[in-house]
Amino acid sequence: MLTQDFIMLEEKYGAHNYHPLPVVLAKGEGVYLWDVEGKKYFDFLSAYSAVNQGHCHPKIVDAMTEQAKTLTLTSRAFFNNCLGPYEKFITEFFGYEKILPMNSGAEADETALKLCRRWAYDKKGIAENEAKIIVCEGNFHGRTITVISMSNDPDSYKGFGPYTPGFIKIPYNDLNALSKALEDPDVAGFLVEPIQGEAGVVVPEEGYLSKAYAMCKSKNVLFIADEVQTGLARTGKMLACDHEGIKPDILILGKALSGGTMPISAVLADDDVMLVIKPGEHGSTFGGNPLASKVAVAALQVLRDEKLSENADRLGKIFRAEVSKIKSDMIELVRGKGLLNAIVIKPKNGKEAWDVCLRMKENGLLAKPTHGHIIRFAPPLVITEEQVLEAVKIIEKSILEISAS
Ligand code: IF1
Repeated sequence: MLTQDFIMLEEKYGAHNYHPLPVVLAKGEGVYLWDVEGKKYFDFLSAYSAVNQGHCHPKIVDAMTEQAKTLTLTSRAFFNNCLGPYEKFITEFFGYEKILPMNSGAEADETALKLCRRWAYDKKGIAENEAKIIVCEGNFHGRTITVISMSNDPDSYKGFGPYTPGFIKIPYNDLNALSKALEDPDVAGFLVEPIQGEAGVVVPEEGYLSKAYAMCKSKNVLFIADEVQTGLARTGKMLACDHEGIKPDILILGKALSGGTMPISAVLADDDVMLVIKPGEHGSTFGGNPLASKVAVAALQVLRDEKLSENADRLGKIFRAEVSKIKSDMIELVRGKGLLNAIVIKPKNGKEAWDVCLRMKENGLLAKPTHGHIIRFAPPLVITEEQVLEAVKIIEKSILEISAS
C-alpha cells in the first residue's frame, strides 16, 4: 500500500477530528522519520514534544520491552514492584514529596484541578462548591469537558457545552489582570503554561512567572504549572519554571515522560496538597502501571544522562540565530526558548504556513502550522548542531521557494 491508500483508509474509517499533513510515517529513529515509501525526514514536531528523547530511544525501548515480557498491569487494587521505586525516583528528581500517576496530559490537568478544589475546601476554608481557578486566555490543557471549559478558543469549546463553571479567564502575561483576579477570596489556584504552546509558542515576559508565583503565595493561592509541553528539557531547563527559579505547588507533566512510547502523565505536589485526596477519590485503571513506571524512569534517566536540557538550550540559540538570518518577507518573527520555537509567517501571494509546511515536507522536514500563520519547530532534543544547520537550510530553501512561487 502507498501513501494515498493509507490516507484513504483513515478518511473512510476514522473520525475526522484531525487534519494531518499528507505524509504516512512508518519508522522513526532519533531525529528522523521515514514514510511508507522510504523517504526520510527531519522530525521538527516530536509528536508535540512527546519525543524529546528521540524516536525509539534504545534505553527506553529496552526498559519497555523487558517489562512488557514480565508484568504490564495489575491495576491499583494491588501493589506492584515498579510503582514505588518510580515514585521515589521521580519525586527526588523534581524535589516533591508525592506523585499521582495518570496517563494523558488532559487527565493530569483534571487531576490538578481536583486537587486544587479539594485543597480549597479542606485547607483554605472556601465554602463548598465556591472555589475558583484562574486560567489564561490562549491556554491549551487538553480536550475533556472541564478542560475545554477553561478554553477561549471556539475550535476547542464551541458546541460542547454546557461547560464546567468555576474558572476565571484572564489575559496571559498580564500581572495586573492576575492581581485583580486574585482579589476574589474564593480563588484557590492559578493554572498556567510557562510558555503557551497551542497559542503559537507565546513566551511571557521575563519575570512574569516568578512575580505571578509571589502574588499567588501572598494570597494563599496554589500556583499550578502545566509543563506537559514545556517540561522535560524542552525549553533548555528540566522545567520551564526553572528559568525563573520557582517551584509550582502543583506540577503537571506528560508527553515526554514516556519518550513518546505510551501515554504517561504525572501530577507532583507536596503532602500538604497531595494528601487532601483520600483512597477511592481519584485514580485510573492504567495510572502507575508497572510498564509505565519502568518506562518513565528510563525516560527521565535519558534526559539527565544525555544532558538534553543543555543541548536544547545551546542548539535553540543557534536555531533562532540561523533562522533570523533567512532573508524572506514571509518571516515576520522568530520566537521561542530552548528547542520550542515558532516562526510567524506573513502570507504572500495567497501562500501561507500550510504551504510552507507542505514544501518543507517535500524537502525532507516535518513541521505543523498552528492558527494558520504560525509554524512550530520542536525537534527531538537529541539533535546535533550539524543537523540543526542542515534543517535550517531546508527551512530556508522551502520558504524561498514558496516566496518565489
Ligand atoms: C492534540 C496543541 C501542542 C498541552 C498542554 C495538556 C495537554 C497538551 C500544555 C494535553 C496537549 C497537544 C495535544 C495535541 C496537540 C497538542 C498541542 F497544539 F494543541 F497545543 F502540543 F502544542 N497541556 N497538547 O500542550 O495532553 O491529553 O493530549 O496528552 O493532538 O490534540 P494530552
